[in-house]
Amino acid sequence: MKINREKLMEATKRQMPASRWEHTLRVVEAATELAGRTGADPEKAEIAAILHDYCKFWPEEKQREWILRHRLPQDLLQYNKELWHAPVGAEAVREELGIDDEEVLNAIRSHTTGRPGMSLLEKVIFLADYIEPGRSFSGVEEVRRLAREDLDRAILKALDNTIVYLVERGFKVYPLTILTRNDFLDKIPQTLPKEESH
Ligand code: DGI
Ligand code: FE
Ligand code: FE
Repeated sequence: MKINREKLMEATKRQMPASRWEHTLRVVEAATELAGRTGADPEKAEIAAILHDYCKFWPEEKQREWILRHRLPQDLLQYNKELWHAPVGAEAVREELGIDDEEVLNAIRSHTTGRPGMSLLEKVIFLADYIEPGRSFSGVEEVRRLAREDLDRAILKALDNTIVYLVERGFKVYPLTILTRNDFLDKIPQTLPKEESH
């Protein structure tokens, strides 16, 4: 991949407040560490981490327009706008920065909800975003511990935490988040009976 890393960093930094850029740098660190340990492509992990929140601070209206005009899933508009920056970000870095590596674009696109059949690179970016040292979600320590042993189990726990958080606050859960969780449940060997009758 012939990409000028410094230019991408400058371009991304300009899109966001300093605190979000600091989060981004911590995600780069975490993604580099996870990639090194799991065999994910370290260069792609770094680029995807730099870019993952590219349009997080774009105005809501601008993100809405990108969803309408770039053939993104229109059902996003019925859900929390916090979900939009992932798919919009993938299109934005393709158009504005010329990123054409589909693996990197997929990692940006799926970093908030995951998706069934995630690649290793997508898992690395999803988890790095969740466990970077600035995060203080309830349950994050367990996800950090699981991430040292098994990426799939760590992502399942992170999805469980996110879904519980959303349900407890009465928020809608985007269907893709549920589909991703079901996909991990199917592929992780269960030690307990899967279902109990009530
Ligand atoms: O962008 P970051 O803050 O670094 O992290 P992120 O991209 O994982 O975004 C997290 C936000 O997205 C958080 O406010 C919860 C929200 N979110 C994640 N999954 C869902 C969701 N919101 C809804 N409504 N439904 C979801 O499935
Ligand atoms: Fe994000
Ligand atoms: Fe992030």
